Amino acid sequence: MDTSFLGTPFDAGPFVLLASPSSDEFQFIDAVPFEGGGQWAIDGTTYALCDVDLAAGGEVEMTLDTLVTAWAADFSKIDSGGLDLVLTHSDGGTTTVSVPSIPGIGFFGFVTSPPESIASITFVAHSGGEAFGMDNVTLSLGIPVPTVSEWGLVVMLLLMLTAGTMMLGRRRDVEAAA
Ligand SMILES: [Ca+2]
Ligand SMILES: [Ca+2]
Repeated sequence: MDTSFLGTPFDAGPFVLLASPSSDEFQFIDAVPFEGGGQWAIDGTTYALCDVDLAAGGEVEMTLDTLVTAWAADFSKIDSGGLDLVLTHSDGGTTTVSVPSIPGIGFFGFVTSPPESIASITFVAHSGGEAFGMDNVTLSLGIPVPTVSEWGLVVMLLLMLTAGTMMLGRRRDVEAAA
């Protein structure tokens, strides 16, 4: 319990989490549901608790083992500074995605279109500081699609989304049964 990824990378399996050394000490990969009075609890299981601060340069980076074209997670309490995801593409370019305010518990994800291979996601505060919970990370692996038609792409994205939703549902079932 309370395994920190502050300044030391933590390999969670499909991804590695690392909070920059200047981050707040509140960076746990296995935060318990009642941490902080339960304010960040998501589904009764352990979750990642992150605290990012723009002014201090505190940020959390998720490096993915394989390139992905779609990604999603459950979040809690994105309710103060706001959260941005900086997506680093396989060619080194970046795209910044703003996560809408999630005062309670909510789901957020993205699908790249046209498909772009994403190698890492950096969580940064939109302004000020933001502490949040994250759980049930779901991702779709990047697949080369140089020759399919536009409609083929649409079908493929829908299939990936469906697969992602099914993975999320199955994982919830497993956790509920545990
Ligand atoms: Ca969990
Ligand atoms: Ca917060």
